[in-house]
Amino acid sequence: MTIILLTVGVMAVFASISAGIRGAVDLENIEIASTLSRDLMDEIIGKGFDDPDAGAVFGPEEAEPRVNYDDADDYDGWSKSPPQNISGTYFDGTGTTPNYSRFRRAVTVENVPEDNFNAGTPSADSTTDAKRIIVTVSWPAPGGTTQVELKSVVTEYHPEAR
Ligand SMILES: [Ca+2]
Ligand SMILES: [Ca+2]
Repeated sequence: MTIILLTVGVMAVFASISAGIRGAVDLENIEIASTLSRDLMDEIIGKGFDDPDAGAVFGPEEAEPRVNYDDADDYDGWSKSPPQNISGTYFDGTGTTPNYSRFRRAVTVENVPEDNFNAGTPSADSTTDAKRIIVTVSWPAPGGTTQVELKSVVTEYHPEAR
């Protein structure tokens, strides 16, 4: 049995942003994309490490919308454009008009070894107590697509047996 004592947000052991360098450098778009990536990452790491219900799988157990998601790997393979907040509204101030429409947000969640969060090859699904979350925000740019990638790792904490 595993008891989770820390929220995943606290356990984000490392995070890095690497802005894609394909295409023209566009500081304004990079800044917007960074904000959009952090928004989604904060949401994901605020969810549980594992689904609380029996029969959990790697990937979503719950149907969209994503407000139903309750564990980090529910977001694996998720992708949407234009960006919406968790309640399904847009970021335009009123929530009703699509904006930032050129941006697409996509998520990959994968298990990685507890002692090597940077492993090039992820572990098989559901086989480790560390999940690497990659939020990618991409937009069209001259010469190709540019993207910002935000990575975090969440781990499950195993207290010492007493
Ligand atoms: Ca779930
Ligand atoms: Ca799940």
